[in-house]
Amino acid sequence: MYDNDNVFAKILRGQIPCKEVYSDDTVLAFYDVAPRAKVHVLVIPRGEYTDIFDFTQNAPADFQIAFWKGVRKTVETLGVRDNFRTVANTGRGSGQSVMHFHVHIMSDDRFREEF
Ligand code: DGP
Repeated sequence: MYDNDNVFAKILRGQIPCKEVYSDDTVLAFYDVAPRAKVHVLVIPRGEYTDIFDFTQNAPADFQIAFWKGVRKTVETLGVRDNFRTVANTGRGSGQSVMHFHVHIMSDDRFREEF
C-alpha cells in the first residue's frame, strides 16, 4: 500500500527540497542525502509505486520504458557511463527505507578494485 506521506512523495510535490540532477515528465533524479559513494544519486518515477515489484506489475509499459530512459539520461548527465552501479533495495529485509520505488546510481573509483 503506497503511503502519500513518504519522503520521496514530498520531494515530488516540492514540499522537501532536493539537489536535482535530471528531471522529465516520468522521472526525477537527485543526490542522495547520505551518500555512500563519490557520486550517489536516486532516480524515482513520478508515480505511486512502492518498490520494483509494484512498479513492474502495475506501471504501464510505456511508463516503465520512459523510467529506464530517465535512468540512462541521469547516468549521461552525471558523466559516469563507464563506471556506475544501479541498486534497487526491495523490502524491509534489504534495508529499503523509503517505500517509493527508487534506483540508486552510484559511482566511485574504488569500484574498479572491488571485483
Ligand atoms: P533505500 O535504503 O534504498 O530505501 O534508500 C533510501 C535513500 O534515500 C537513502 O540512501 C537516504 C535517502 N534519503 C532519505 N531521505 C532523503 C531526503 O529527504 N532527501 C534525499 N535527497 N535523500 C533522502
